[in-house]
Amino acid sequence: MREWCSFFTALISVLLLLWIFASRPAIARDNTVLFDFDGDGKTDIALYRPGIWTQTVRGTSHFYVRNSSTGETMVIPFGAGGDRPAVADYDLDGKADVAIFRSWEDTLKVPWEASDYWIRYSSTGQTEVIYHFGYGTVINRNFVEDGRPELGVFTHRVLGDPTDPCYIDGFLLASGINLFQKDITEECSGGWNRRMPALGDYNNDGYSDAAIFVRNFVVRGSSYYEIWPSPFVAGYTEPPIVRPFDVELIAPGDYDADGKTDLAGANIVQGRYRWKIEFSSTGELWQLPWGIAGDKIVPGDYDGDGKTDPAVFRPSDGTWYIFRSSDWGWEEHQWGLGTDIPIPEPNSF
Ligand SMILES: [Ca+2]
Ligand SMILES: [Ca+2]
Ligand SMILES: [Ca+2]
Ligand SMILES: [Ca+2]
Repeated sequence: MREWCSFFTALISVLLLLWIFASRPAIARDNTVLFDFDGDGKTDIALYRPGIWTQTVRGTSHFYVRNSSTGETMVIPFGAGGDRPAVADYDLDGKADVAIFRSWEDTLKVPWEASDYWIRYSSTGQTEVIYHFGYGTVINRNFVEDGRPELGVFTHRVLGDPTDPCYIDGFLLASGINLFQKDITEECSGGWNRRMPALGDYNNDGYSDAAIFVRNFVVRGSSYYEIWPSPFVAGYTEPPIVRPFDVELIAPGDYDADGKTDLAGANIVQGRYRWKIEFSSTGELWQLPWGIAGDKIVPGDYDGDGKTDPAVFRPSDGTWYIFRSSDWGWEEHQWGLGTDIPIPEPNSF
């Protein structure tokens, strides 16, 4: 009798485990940066319009959001001139939260000067101001711990003699009182590379990975992605995954909806963009002419089918051009000014 009991207990445990794994969503991507303000699962066309900023005046900034569910425009006054947008879904209610990063670096040029995040949570309408240590390109998304985005920056620090400077690039994240820092490179003057964050979930574990794109300005074809797969921990010593990828502009996203971010970007060929996307599921390379020189690359899932859609914002006439992955149709929206910052543009914050 006792044997039968333990047999059934074991059987139930196995079934329970199978059920847990079967019910896990196949796609575990970090959705905190879908830029979906109305919560319908589709990226919304959205802009940040900085307020005026002079020595004596800081005018109010505005977020403009076109709800994909209704087509209505929301105008949200938030932040001021000099602030940068920092949109993400911080309270995990499925809706993007308006937020800005007020970095004093721009005025004082003092490294490691304190800065503040101002976040208005969509679930409560309350605004929270959070002190933040560090400055640089805003990279807020989910890197560690629970699903909430960490507050983070990609830092570029000067070392030593300013006339013969060396630079350190790295990631700096804050999760509550915990700080995570990861320096990724040190380079002295004479380098021909420019490093920029190329964030995504390349291994499909639900966390964004520390990843950059290294663009070589001198030797054509020698640019590459460099990825340190999550988990993001201090003192991570594994060498990065290096993936040569010849593009001038980056557009990482999940274009084949397998949960893994795909290497993607565009080259400028005779004044037009030629997108290159390497599907992580098959390794196949997809090329697509989409956009012209000067356009801002704004990939997102605008039709909500789980696949990233190639898209551009054209500052010269304020028009969005979106190539829908669901039916390979396209749409055009004249919406915004040339000086606006499109929210879905990588590294625009
Ligand atoms: Ca939406
Ligand atoms: Ca939210
Ligand atoms: Ca993929
Ligand atoms: Ca899509």
